[in-house]
Amino acid sequence: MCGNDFAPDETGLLAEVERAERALLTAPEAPRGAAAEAPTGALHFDELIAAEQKIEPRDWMPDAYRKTLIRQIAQHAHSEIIGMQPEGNWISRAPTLKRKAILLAKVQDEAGHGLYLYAAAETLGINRDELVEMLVSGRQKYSSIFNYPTLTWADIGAIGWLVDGAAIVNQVPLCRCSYGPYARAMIRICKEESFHQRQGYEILYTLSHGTAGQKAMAQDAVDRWWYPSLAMFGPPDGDSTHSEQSMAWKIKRFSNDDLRQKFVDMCVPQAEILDLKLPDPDLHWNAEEGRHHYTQPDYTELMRVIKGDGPCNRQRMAHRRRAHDDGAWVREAAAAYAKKKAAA
Ligand code: BYC
Repeated sequence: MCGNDFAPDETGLLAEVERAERALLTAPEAPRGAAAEAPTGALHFDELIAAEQKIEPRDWMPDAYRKTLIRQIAQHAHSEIIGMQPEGNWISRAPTLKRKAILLAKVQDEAGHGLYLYAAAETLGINRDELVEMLVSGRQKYSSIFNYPTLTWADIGAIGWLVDGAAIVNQVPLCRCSYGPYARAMIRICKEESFHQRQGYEILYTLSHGTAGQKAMAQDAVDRWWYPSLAMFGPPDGDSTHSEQSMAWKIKRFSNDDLRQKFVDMCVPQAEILDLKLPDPDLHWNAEEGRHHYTQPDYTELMRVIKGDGPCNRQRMAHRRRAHDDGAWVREAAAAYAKKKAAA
């Protein structure tokens, strides 16, 4: 086993993505329940959700459903774009040409994920300029995890293993999200994320089986990224404002705590193979409950980071705003070219 998605049987995460992809392809032929007889309005929407059908941009949907999706998909897209920064920090310092090429490709993939997601959000009637404006003005969020610094090369391994690992656990169920364009975007993203997770795992494996100094560097990275990765899943269920409604609408399929638990249960055997310790002295198997008991992350810290007061929030936002301003001429040139072509 060499990563979250290496389970060879039908229980693996990639097998779940395959199943979601098949369901998406066959959804149009599946029974549409009463929706077929009542093709507009709330009844139509409720029936489509109940029948496990996809809501498409042409379908009527409650305004709150649309707003929730715009919020979540936009935050997700912004996370992919901001997430390029901590890794981009290591492109010029990767230890070999091969590592550099792999990291470059990975960071490029994140840009692609951002684009699929902005495109999915646009199907809900908002345009990308507005979404980017909401990010740079601080009105929309991005994942807390990208406000932590990447101090050593081992951090690139820890991000791949833990951050991309957490991302996959969170995102595989989104392949079954009730909103068609988001679910379809997630299929491709999850397949690509599984490569990302493997490259991180392989970096850590190499370091942890290298010199004592390399192993210590890998352990230090895991020590720093473990709790922020657990916090990525969001506040505990009791404090999650959106989960109940999002689960009723089948946008989210599992609660924040259920996914966090799944992630911990997956990481424990993988850490053993890496020969690295997860930094939680209370972590142990609870046979009665059939899951690991673990120490919760510091949710006060999560809330502080979300509100803008993490170790790198200011740096990340300043960089994003600078990149946006620097790219103004490209946007202007593209718009002028499109106008010229349309006129011709
Ligand atoms: N960071 O009611 P809740 C990636 C906010 S990309 C920041 O539970 P929800 C990757 C939440 O927005 C990783 N904010 O919310 C990329 C809400 O605030 P608002 C991103 C967070 O939406 C590149 C409030 O707290 N993944 O992995 O039901 C390289 C209450 O929370 C966080 C996604 O975006 C957080 N960690 O559930 C490598 C996946 N947690 O909006 C990797 C899609 C919570 O009311 N998103 N908040 O002001 C989701 O699955 C859900 O939005 C969440 C939160 C599970 C994150």
